[in-house]
Amino acid sequence: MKNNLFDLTGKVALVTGATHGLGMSMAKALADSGAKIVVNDINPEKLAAAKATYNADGYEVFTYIFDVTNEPQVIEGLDLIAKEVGPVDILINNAGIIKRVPALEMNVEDFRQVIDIDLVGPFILSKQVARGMIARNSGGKIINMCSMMSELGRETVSAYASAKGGLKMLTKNLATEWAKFNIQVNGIGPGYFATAQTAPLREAGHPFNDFIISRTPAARWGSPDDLQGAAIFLASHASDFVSGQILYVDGGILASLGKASNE
Ligand code: NAP
Ligand code: GCO
Repeated sequence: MKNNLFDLTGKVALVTGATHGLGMSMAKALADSGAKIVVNDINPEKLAAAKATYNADGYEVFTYIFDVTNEPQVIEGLDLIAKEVGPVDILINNAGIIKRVPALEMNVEDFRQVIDIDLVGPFILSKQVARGMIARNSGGKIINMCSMMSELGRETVSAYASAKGGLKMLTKNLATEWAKFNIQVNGIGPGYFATAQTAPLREAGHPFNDFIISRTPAARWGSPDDLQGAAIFLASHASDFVSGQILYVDGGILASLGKASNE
C-alpha cells in the first residue's frame, strides 16, 4: 500500500515571512511533499526577490503582501489566496522579529511591537484561517514557530521570550478549542539556527557563538533544512492525532545542562 502519510498533494500551504531563512526552507519542504506554496511577507521588494529565488530553485510559489498584525489586511489577503490559489489547508506562522535590549532599557513601544508581530500576528492568522477551515468542514493544520525562548529566558530578550512563551500557550489553547473541527495546532521550537535573525550572534569572535556550540550537544548551529522533516510531519496526515505539542528541533540543547568547558 502506498504510504501517503506525508503526502501533501492537493493542499495549499501558507508560510508567513518566508522570503528567506527558516520560512523559505520549510516552504520548499512542503512543496517537495506536493503542496501548493503561498509565501507572505511585509516587504514587496524582498517578496519579489524571494519569488525569483524560489523560481530559480525550481519552485512555483504564489506571493501575497500583508502585515500579519493587521487583521483587515490578513482577511483581504486570505480572500485573495482562496480565490486565486485555493483555501489554506496548512498555515505556518513563521513571521517574527526579535529585539535584543536589556529590559531596563527597552521602551514599551519596542516591547509591544515584538508581542504584536510574534504573538498577536499568529493569533490573527490562526483565527482567520481556522474560520475558513471550519466553514469548509475541511479540518487543517496550524504550525506556530516557537523557540527555545518558549521555555527558557536569557538576558536582553524579554519581549521575544514573552511572545514565544505566549505562543506556546496559544498553541495549546487553540489545539483545545479546535480539535472538534479536526484542526491540529502544534508548534516547532527551533534551537539556535544560522539565519539572518541570529547573524549578529554568529559574528567572528562573538562569545555567544562559542557558547552555543559548547551548549548544544550536537555542537553546531542548526541549518534551516534541519526543520524540513518536522514541518512535513506536522503539516501531514502523519500528525493527525498530534495537537498542542511543541516539537523542539534543537540539537539536544533543551535536554542538556551542558558540559564543563574542559570536558
Ligand atoms: P528572520 O530571518 O528574522 O525572518 C523573519 C521573517 O518575518 C522576515 O521575512 C520578515 O520580513 C518577516 N516579517 C517580520 N515582520 C512581519 C510582519 N509584520 N508581517 C509579515 N512578515 C513579517 O527569521 P528566521 O530566523 O528565519 O526565523 C523564522 C521564525 O522562526 C521566527 O518566528 C523566529 O522567531 C523563529 N525562530 C528562529 C530561530 C533562529 O535561530 N533563527 C530559532 C527559533 C525560532 P522582512 O525581512 O521583510 O522584515
Ligand atoms: C537569541 C536568539 C534566539 C533564537 C531562537 C532560539 O537572541 O537568543 O535570537 O532567540 O532566535 O529563538 O530558539
